Amino acid sequence: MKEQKRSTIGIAPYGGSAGGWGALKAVADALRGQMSVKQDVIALFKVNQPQGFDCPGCAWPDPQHTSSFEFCENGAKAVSWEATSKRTTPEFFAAHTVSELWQRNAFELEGEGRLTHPMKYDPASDTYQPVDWDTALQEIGEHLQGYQDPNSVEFYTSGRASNEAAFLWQLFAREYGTNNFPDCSNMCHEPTSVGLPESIGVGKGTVELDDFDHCDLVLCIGHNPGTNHPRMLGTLREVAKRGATIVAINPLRERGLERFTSPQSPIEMLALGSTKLASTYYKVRVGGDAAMLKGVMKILLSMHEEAQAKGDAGVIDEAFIREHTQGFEALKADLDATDWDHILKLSGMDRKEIQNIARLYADAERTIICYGMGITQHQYGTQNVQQIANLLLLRGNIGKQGAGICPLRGHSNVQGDRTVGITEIPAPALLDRIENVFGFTPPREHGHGAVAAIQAMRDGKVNALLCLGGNLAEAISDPQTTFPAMRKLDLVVHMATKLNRSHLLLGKHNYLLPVLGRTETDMQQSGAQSVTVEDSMSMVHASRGTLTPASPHLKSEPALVAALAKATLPDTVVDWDKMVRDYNNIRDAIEAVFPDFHQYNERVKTPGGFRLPNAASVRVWNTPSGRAEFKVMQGINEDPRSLKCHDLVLTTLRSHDQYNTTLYGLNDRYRGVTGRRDVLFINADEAEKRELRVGDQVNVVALDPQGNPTSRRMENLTIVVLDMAPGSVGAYYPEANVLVPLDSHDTKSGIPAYKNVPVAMERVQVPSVTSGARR
Ligand SMILES: Nc1nc2c(c(=O)[nH]1)N[C@H]1C(S)=C(S)[C@@H](COP(=O)(O)OP(=O)(O)OC[C@H]3O[C@@H](n4cnc5c(=O)[nH]c(N)nc54)[C@H](O)[C@@H]3O)O[C@H]1N2
Ligand SMILES: Nc1nc2c(c(=O)[nH]1)N[C@H]1C(S)=C(S)[C@@H](COP(=O)(O)OP(=O)(O)OC[C@H]3O[C@@H](n4cnc5c(=O)[nH]c(N)nc54)[C@H](O)[C@@H]3O)O[C@H]1N2
Ligand SMILES: [Mo]
Repeated sequence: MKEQKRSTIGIAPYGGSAGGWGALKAVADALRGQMSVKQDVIALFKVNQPQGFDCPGCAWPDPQHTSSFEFCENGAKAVSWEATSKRTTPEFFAAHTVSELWQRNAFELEGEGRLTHPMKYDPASDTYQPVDWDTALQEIGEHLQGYQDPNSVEFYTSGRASNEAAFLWQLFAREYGTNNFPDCSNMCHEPTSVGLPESIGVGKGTVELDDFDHCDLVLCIGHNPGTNHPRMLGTLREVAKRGATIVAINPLRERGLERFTSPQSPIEMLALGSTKLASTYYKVRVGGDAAMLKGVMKILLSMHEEAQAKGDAGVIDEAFIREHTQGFEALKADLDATDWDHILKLSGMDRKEIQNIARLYADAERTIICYGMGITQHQYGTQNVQQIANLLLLRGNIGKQGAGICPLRGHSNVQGDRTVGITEIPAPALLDRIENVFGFTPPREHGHGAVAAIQAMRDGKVNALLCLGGNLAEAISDPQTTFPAMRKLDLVVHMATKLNRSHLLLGKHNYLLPVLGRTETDMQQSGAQSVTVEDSMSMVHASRGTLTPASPHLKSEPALVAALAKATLPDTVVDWDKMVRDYNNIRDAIEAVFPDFHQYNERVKTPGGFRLPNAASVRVWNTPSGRAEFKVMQGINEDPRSLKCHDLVLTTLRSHDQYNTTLYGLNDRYRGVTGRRDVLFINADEAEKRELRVGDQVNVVALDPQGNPTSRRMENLTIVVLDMAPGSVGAYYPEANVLVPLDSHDTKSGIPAYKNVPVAMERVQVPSVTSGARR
C-alpha cells in the first residue's frame, strides 16, 4: 500500500477556474452554517442596490444603476457572517473565563455569533459581565476625564466604519484633544496615501469603472481579486472579452487572475466554461517589484532612444512629460545607474520577461495599473507605489480616458474614513475648517499611526485604547511586543459586532460594547437612517440596513460615538443629539468641513451616488511644484537582508476563506488547501533544492538584519508546493505576524513590512503513516 504522510491531509491541487459552481457551493455551505434561508435571500438581494446596504466585503465599485444584484462568493460570506442567527450572550460569557477564551482562535471566537449586550470585565471572576449602557458610558467618560494628557489615549478606526461614524469619531477625539488615529489604513494603503500626493497630488486612485471599458492594457501587480475583490473579476472578464490585455505580476500564480467563470453568466456556468483573464503571468520574487518596475522603465527608455535614432516618435510621451511633469532627468539618471544584475537578482525574473512587459506597455495606448498589498506592505511600500506612478507618467497614462492608477482599497469604507478626517497627520487646513465650523480648537500636534501607537503602549505612554471596530492586536505585526504592550493599558474599550482576541487582551478596566452592523436597520428619532461610504474609485453612495438588529441592546456606531463624547466632554460645543437624531445633520456637518461634499444629502440620493473630485484625473497636479513629479527611489530594495538574498523571503497571505483576522472557514480552495492553515507555500525548485516534498514539515525562522536567525519562529508548518517565484515562500496572516518585528516597517508611511520577511527553514522529522490508517 502506498505510503502517505499524515500531514498531506487536506492538500491537493485545485484544477478549476475561479468563481463558478465552486463559488456557489461555498456560499451554500456558508449560509447553511450561519443563517436561515429566508433572511439570506432577502439580505443578498439587497446588497449594493440603490435601496439596499453596501456590501461589507470589499471596496470595488458597483456598476451604476445596478438592477440585479452583483453576485460574489466572498461578499455573500461577509453578509452571512454578520447576519448570522448565532449569539454571544451574557450566559456565554458567564460560562467561560477570559483566560479560557484566550486559548481559542479567531474562527472559534467569532463563530459564536453576534455580541448582544454591553459587557464589562470583572477581574474577580475573570469573566465579562453585563453592564447597563448608562453605567458603562459614565464610567468610561470618567476614566477619560481623569487622564492629564489627551495624547495618552488612542482612537483606533477599522475601515468598516461609515463616513458618518468616522466623522463623529474624529470630532470626538479632536475635541478631547488628540490626533492619535491609529487605523487599519496604516496597515493597508498608507503608502498610497503618502506616496501618491507627492507624485500626483492626490492620495487616491485616478480611474473610474468606465475606464476599464476603454483601456488596452491592465497590469495587475500584487493583488488577488479572485479572493479579495471578487466583483472585480466581472470587470476583468469584460476587459478580456473585449480583447484588451491583462498582465498579472505576482509571486504566486493566483487562480483568480488566470481564469474566471462568471456566476452571472448562465452560459459559462452550464457549459463549464471560463474566461481566460491574464494573457501573461509573471512571477516576481517577493519584494522584487521595485526592481521589476525599474527594469521595465529602463527598457522603455532604451526603446525610446532606439526609435528616435531611427527618426520615429519613440515610446515615451515627451509632450506630456514637458507640459505636466518634473524630475524626468533625475529619474533617467537613476535608471541609468541601476545595473541589470541587481535588477534580475532581486526581481527573480529574466530579462526577456521584463522586456515583454515593457513591449506590451509601449504598444498600449491606454494602460491601467492596479495594485494591492503585494506592493504596499514592504519596507519600501511608498517608493514601490511611486515607481508605479513613474511608469504611468512616462507614457502620459494619468488623466486620460482608459488609463490611470488603481489602488485596490481594502475595507469597504477605508477610503471614506480617510476622506472625512481619520488621519494622524492632519493638514492645517482641515483643522482650521473644523475650528471654523465647530468653534473648538483642535490639537495641531501630529498623532500616532498604528505602529507608533503600539510603540507608545510598549513604552508605557498610553493610558487608554478605544477601538471603533477591528482587531488591532492580531492585525498589527509582532504579537510578542503587542500583546504585553496592550496589557499595560488602564482603559480598553472595544465597539464590535463579534468577539475577537483583541477583546481578550485585558488592561485594568475593560468594556466590550456591541454595535449594529451595516446589514441592520438603524432606527433613530427621525426614523430609519442611511449611512454613506466611499469606494476605491471615489464614488460616495448610501447604505441602508434592512435586517432586524441582532439584539435590541445594540447601538449604532454614530449613536455610540456621540454618547461616548457626551459622557467624556462635559463642556462639549458640539450638538451630538442633533447629529444622532437625523444623520442628514452629520452629513451637513461633513459638507461644512469638506466642501467637496457640497449638496451631500441631495446628491447621495442619486442611485450609485456621486464622485468626489479627483484633481489628478483631470491633470491638475496639487503638488508643491504644480506638476506631476517623477520620484526617484534610491536603489531597489536596500534592505540588507533582501540584498544578500538570504535563503528565502516570506510573504503573508490571506486565504480564500478569511476576511482579515476573521476566519469564515479553514479552506483555501484555489490554492488547494482544505481544513487547515498550518502550511508553508514554496515553489518546486526551492523545495527540491532542500529535498523537501509536499507534506514535509518545517520550522520557519525570521532573520535579523545581519542575516542571523532570531527567536521569531513558526513551528511545524507543512510544505505545499505551488507555482510561485523562486526565493519566495508564503504563510497565512495573521498567524505569521509572529515573524514580523514591530520595527520592520516602511520609514515613509510606517506600514509594517508584512510581505517582506527574510527567513530560513529547519526541517522537522515526522513519522509517516500508511494511507487509510485511522487518524
Ligand atoms: N474575502 C476577502 N476580501 C477582502 C479581504 C479579506 O481578507 N478577505 N481583505 C480586505 C482588505 S482590508 C484588503 S487590504 C484587501 C487585500 O487584498 P489584496 O491586496 O489582494 O491582499 P493580499 O491577499 O494580502 O495579497 C495580495 C497578493 O499579493 C501577492 N504578493 C505577496 N507578496 C508580494 C510581493 O512582494 N510582490 C507582489 N507583486 N505581489 C505580492 C500575493 O501573492 C497575493 O496574491 O482585500 C479586502 N477584501
Ligand atoms: N501579516 C499581515 N498582517 C496584516 C495584513 C496582511 O496582509 N498581513 N493586512 C493588514 C490589513 S490590509 C488590514 S486592513 C488589517 C485589518 O485590521 P482590522 O480592520 O483591525 O481587522 P479585521 O480583522 O478586519 O477586524 C475584524 C473585527 O471587526 C469587528 N467588526 C466587524 N464588522 C464590524 C462593524 O460593522 N462595526 C464594528 N464596530 N466592528 C465590526 C468584528 O468584531 C471583527 O472581529 O490587518 C493588517 N494586518
Ligand atoms: Mo486592508
